[in-house]
Amino acid sequence: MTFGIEFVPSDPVLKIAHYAKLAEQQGFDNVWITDHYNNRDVYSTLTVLAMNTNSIKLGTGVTNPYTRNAAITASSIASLNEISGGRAILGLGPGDKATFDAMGIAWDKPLTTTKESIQAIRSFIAGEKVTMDGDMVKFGGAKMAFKAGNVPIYMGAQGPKMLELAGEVSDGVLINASHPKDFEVAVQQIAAGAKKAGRDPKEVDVAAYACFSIDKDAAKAKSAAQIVVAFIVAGSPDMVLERHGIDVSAKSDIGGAIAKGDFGALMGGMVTNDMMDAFSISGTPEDCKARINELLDIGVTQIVAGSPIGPNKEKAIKLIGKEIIG
Ligand code: F42
Repeated sequence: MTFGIEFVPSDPVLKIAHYAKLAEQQGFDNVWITDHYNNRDVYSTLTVLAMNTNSIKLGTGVTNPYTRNAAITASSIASLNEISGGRAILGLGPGDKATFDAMGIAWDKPLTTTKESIQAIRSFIAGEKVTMDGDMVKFGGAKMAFKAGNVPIYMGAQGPKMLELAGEVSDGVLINASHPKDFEVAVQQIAAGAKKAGRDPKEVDVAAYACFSIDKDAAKAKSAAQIVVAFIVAGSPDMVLERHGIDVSAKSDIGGAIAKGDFGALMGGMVTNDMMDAFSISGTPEDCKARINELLDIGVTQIVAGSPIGPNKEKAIKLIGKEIIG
């Protein structure tokens, strides 16, 4: 099993560097940094992490092909790969519609844009001159002037077509989910894509990019994850809620409470135990280990401890290192 950790650079970069160094000492393999325009810049953050760590791999978790042209992404990730001594991973997804709306960017053909961008980025990384006339991505003979080295490309994906594409073209998939029921479906879709492309599905690292919260006190761990789970429920497709037996009307109730900032209501019963079970890996080290083992059994190969990680991040990183990775 590979173990990763996600940080959202809504925190100052040097604070994240401190956590990343600690995670490296505790045996984590990968650190993933999210990309949204309103947080610290993902590549600046990863560069500081590169300078403060030695062995942990450094990934965008995930960037997108709309706010950054594929040539710029290739240049940025290649620079990070050079600075870090070959530790860069490019995580790329279609992006977050809500932030694009705020930025005035049209979210046209996200699947096609992701597919064509990956094709272009792979060519840039391979040092090729890129001439492309895709539906969404076009290049007229662009070429990097320096060598990128080897950079794995992961995809952020949830939808069936995106997962199939990930099976066809990616080195790994970061899936925002925590429950075996979601991965049973996802693993099949990835395998179908891999087979279509004549690949062995085992070539694709399947990562549970999970809402994770660990503490020796289960109640404290769960309470720290409740608001994150509320956001997941509010943003989940109906099909995913139904898969977990969650009443679809809860989505608008919870969305309304989030919009009003009524965190009291969310923490006071709106986010149910069933929702916590479906959308988080949370509880004591034993609780978390039990869920991780279920995920590994059905084909997950990387666990990524995502927000909030625990009620106390430092303690949580050390607990994961000692009790789970250990
Ligand atoms: N988004 C961010 O902006 N920043 C992040 O830091 C971030 C992190 C992250 C980590 C893990 C992860 O899994 C996702 C993450 N995301 C992040 C979100 C990510 O960028 C995507 O928004 C998210 O993965 C949703 O993708 P999805 O797999 O649900 O794909 C969407 C686009 C979808 O609708 N997919 C459909 C499917 O079945 O998979 C396919 C839709 C389709 O076929 N569209 C056609 C096309 O060409 O695009 C067009 C169809 C038409 O008629 O126009």
